[in-house]
Amino acid sequence: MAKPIEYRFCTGPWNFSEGRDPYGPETRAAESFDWKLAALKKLGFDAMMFHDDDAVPDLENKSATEVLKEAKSLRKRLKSEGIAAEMVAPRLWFAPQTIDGAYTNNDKKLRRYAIDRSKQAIDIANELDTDLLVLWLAREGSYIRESKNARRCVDYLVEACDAMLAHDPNIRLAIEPKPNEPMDVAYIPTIGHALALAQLTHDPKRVGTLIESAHAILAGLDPADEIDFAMAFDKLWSLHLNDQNGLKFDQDKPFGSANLRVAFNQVRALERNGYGRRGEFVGFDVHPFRTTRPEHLLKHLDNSRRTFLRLVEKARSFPEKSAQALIADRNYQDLDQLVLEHLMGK
Ligand code: XUL
Ligand code: MN
Repeated sequence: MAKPIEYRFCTGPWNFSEGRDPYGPETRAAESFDWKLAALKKLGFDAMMFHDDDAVPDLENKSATEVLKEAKSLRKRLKSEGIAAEMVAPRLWFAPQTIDGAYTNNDKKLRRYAIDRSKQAIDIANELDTDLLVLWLAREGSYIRESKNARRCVDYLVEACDAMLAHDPNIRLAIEPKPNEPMDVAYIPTIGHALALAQLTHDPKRVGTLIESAHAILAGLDPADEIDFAMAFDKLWSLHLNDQNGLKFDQDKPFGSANLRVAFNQVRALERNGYGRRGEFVGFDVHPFRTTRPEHLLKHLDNSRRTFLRLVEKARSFPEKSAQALIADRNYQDLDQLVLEHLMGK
């Protein structure tokens, strides 16, 4: 039997958020990057995830040389702290150029901006010693269907991916699907869409996925099935575990907080497919509640990891033989209860 995986964990600087929502301002002061890095170490996490402008703040107002110089010094800093950079993601949803979409903007000049910025994000990833570029396609979709030609937008997405793959022969793209928010309807809502898009690029082997639990739930899917599907193609390269209570705004709750059984099944799927064996990290894309006091600012991350590790124990101690006997007898009634009692500690 293969040795059990020792999971390694990561999170992003944006996961120490300040509590702002559309109806009210921040409830906590912003912490510095140094504070966040120290927090990661205190938590015992192994890596940090970066948007391009998390790695190099204000990068739009810096020259290409300055950007790379700053990325280089960040790499040294991370190295001296023993923290790896897990990925870099171009933040293509803030800039005025991406108001009407990034890679799928109707304006050619603005599509070019999105591609150029993504190439720069790849250069930053190289400086940070990671070969993973994450693409959350935030504004690739429509509010008003007639405003875009969805067929052409697929071509634009392929063109953009091809430009990134050509920019660096070693870069791997991990597409993070989400069905809505900020868009009404996104073009790449599920893992199936991401993998199909990968096939249209000139190097499908280097285009994979990142699954976020909440995004799968928002698509009406079970994140465990999304994990199994992606891993059947060897294409789950990164992970944003969190939780989501049904179909509403993206909640980014602590892992397992809304539905422990759904969380358990994600862990089972990761275990059965050997997630982590090739160095993949378990990421938590969780946010503190708006009510969280500053002194409790590490809890959502620490708690997510605690729940994850407890569920790893539950997955490894699952009474597989009894379950198989019930499955053979088509006694799913008792299989259902077996799962509940196992989770409740019996
Ligand atoms: C948005 C989301 C992002 C990405 C990183 O819903 O999940 O935080 O994970 O760009
Ligand atoms: Mn995410």
